[in-house]
Amino acid sequence: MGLELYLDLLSQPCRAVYIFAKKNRIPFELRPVDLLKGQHLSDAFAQVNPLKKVPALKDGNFTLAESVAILLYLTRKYKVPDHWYPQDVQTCALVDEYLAWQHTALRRSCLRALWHKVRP
Ligand SMILES: N[C@@H](CCC(=O)N[C@@H](CS)C(=O)NCC(=O)O)C(=O)O
Repeated sequence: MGLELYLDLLSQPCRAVYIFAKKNRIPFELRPVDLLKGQHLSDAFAQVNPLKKVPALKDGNFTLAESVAILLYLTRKYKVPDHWYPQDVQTCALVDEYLAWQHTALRRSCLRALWHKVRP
């Protein structure tokens, strides 16, 4: 089995992984996980990600969680163009800086706004 991505496109980190894979023409099987139906809580999905969160990746016997780790894995495995994750140490460090910052700054605020919209 090739690369499988477990995603719900309602989720921002899932969309980041999905768009990145599509833009770079990385072949993958989409394994939809419907958060609103609680599919991420199933025992079957826990085999892929014991943390029961999406996105998650399966590549043969290898499994991986966390969108940033998944994006970096895809970057390294598929040797995407340099502008995504530059070779230059300092330019690359600026990308890392953003990846670290967005979790606690951008994403947390956006998540709050999303839940206000989708929660009854
Ligand atoms: N830091 C993780 C966040 C993963 C995450 O919180 N995913 C949410 C969807 S955006 C989820 O699966 N939530 C289900 C739950 O917490 O029960 C990443 O970047 O992948």
